[in-house]
Amino acid sequence: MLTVYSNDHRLHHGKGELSEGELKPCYECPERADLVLAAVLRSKLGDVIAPDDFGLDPVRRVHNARYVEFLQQAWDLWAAEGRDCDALPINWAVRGMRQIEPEHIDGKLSYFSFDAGTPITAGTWTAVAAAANVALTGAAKVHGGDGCVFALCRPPGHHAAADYLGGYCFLNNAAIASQYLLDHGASRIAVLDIDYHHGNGTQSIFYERNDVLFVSIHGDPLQEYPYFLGHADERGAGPGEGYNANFPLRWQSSSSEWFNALDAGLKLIAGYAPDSVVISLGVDTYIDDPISQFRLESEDYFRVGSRIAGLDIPMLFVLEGGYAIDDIGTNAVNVLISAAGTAD
Ligand code: SP5
Ligand code: ZN
Repeated sequence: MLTVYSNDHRLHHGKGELSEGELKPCYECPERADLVLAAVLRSKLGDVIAPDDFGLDPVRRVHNARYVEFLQQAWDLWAAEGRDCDALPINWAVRGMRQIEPEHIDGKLSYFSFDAGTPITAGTWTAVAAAANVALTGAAKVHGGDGCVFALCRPPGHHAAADYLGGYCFLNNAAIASQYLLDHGASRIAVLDIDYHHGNGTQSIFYERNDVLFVSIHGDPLQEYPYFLGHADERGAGPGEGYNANFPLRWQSSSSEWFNALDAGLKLIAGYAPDSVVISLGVDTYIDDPISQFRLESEDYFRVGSRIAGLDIPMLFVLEGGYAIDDIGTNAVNVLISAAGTAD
């Protein structure tokens, strides 16, 4: 199984995120991707290739053009204020307020985001663009006939919507890859999001469409970030009605409850008969994850891969979250090894 990877992810290295009332060291750090790559190499999963440059057109198929421009300019506007610390927003437009893009960078950061956990640094745009190219290269390989590809993306993407960032995400790598497959001959794509957190960005991008089935298993938004999307009654809208399926699970749900949800999600996907499945692969469902409350163990991830491979359709794995640094490589590679072993 092919892995796509770029060293450019290291250029995004935030200092801190606002958490529990303090600026805490970013959980989403460069070591994550370095350790997943090390595990890929150690496990002899297959070749590792660098991404091709697809330019921004395939990115703009998913994201608002003005938002993409903002991401490119944000650091320079911030630095022009004489600041050399990371850029973070501090307030948002809630009920009854106006959605007008402000002129000042502080206002723009608020307008284009939904949390204070996603710092922008000098190298963020380069890393973010590279991650999108990693996902696009993976999608192109799947389009070219590969049955199982791993896009080792960092920063992650599934919290990023068409025009806002958050949850450590800037561009939605899985959505960009899905749209690429649709633009190159696929008629239906399923996105299976198994990150611990609800993929609010991916859901919102495809919510009114029936050419992407979005299925997500995640911490119940009544208890867990991102709090304001991911309930079971969100089933899609307009032509997209019936093409969104959420499986929220309570904190401390057992592995068997989680696998029951996976089986139900896979059944929906099989019924949809997609051309390919894009898996938003977060391993923050792990029992030792520092910010999450599920209980999967390293051995469980083998079963995740073989269950997904049971769909017997082309698979593109896109890396999302996972913050238990010591085990992130093992956990991710356990999924991939068993998916590849079952598929090839
Ligand atoms: C891609 C992804 O997994 N993004 C997750 C973003 C979560 N951000 C909010 C984290 C809140 C952390 N609360 C920590 C409690 C630990 N005691
Ligand atoms: Zn997550």
